[in-house]
Amino acid sequence: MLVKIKRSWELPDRAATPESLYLSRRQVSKSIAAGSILAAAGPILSACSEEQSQAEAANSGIPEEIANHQSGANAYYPAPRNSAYTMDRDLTPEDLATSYNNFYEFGTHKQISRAAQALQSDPWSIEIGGMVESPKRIGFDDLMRQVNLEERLYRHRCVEAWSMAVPWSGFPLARLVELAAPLSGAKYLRFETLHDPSTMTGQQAGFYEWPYVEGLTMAEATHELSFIATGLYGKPIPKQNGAPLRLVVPWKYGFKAIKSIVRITFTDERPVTFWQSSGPREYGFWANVNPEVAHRRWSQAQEEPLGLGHRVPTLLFNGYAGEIGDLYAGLEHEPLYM
Ligand SMILES: Nc1nc2c(c(=O)[nH]1)N[C@H]1C(S)=C(S)[C@@H](COP(=O)(O)O)O[C@H]1N2
Ligand SMILES: [Mo]
Repeated sequence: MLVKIKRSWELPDRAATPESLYLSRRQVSKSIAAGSILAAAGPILSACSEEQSQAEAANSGIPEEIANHQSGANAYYPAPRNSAYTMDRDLTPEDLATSYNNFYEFGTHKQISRAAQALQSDPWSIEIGGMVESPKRIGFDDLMRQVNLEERLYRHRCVEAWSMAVPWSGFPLARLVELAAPLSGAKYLRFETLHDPSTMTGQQAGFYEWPYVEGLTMAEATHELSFIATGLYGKPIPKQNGAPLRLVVPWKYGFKAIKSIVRITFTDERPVTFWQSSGPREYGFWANVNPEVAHRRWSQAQEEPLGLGHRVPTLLFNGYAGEIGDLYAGLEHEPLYM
């Protein structure tokens, strides 16, 4: 049961902008063309140095199983919005959030949306292992039957100083932890993206240590804000945004939000993440947003919301400080903001 508390990021309690008020496509393209969004492009280390169908099937003679499989994804959306998560700013235009992406498996630039269509996201399963009662593999459709989908409006702050505000659909990561039944000694979750260089051609590049790996502490993973997104803008999540399921931890820099997850391992050792192994002097395990702690190569004080055309101040914990509370008490000696 969600208790409605006053949240730091509910400045004026303004509803999300209806689609009709989103910036026009032309305004958005102009802003990109002017280069205003590319806040901190750099060399190689840049990324992060920058219901109807079932009834139809019943009538059409299509076996139910096949019909469900074909239509299953769409049958879940739109999911009911959880009104506890309101937004202080306009939502990012859908066409921009789905065409300006970071997904290094398909290239180190932002225009990977077409290449990402090569991802085979159906069928899909996640392997759950390590310190759990019994390791298992859960099929995506099976997982979807065991969770309640909801929609949440969240901000997303890339470490490169661009940001967006989008409606994710999905379920609390805490629910997945519950289904995984970790042993009491488990301290961390280690997430892995699919490793398939034949379709994810970016993985043919030797420089990075594939697959993409991310990690969270158990306390972070079971925090109410931690979310597994399976949908975006009231539809199944596009491949370029991390189909069929990706992590969303809105108080952390965007690179923590690992896409297209195939494996979750519960462990008592802190995972070494993709970005830590690629650039240990620039990227750490925690990666909590803090405008006062600069990246080694640029300030984190401001960000440019995609399509806005100008910068706005970045907020501590990306505006979620009230929710975060004392999650990091006793960890002040750790590099919490890199
Ligand atoms: N597997 C994988 N996950 C990833 C990335 C990536 O390159 N590979 N990029 C991260 C970064 S740096 C950001 S900012 C977000 C971008 O998410 P979006 O493209 O949906 O906006 O995905 C994160 N998750
Ligand atoms: Mo990012």
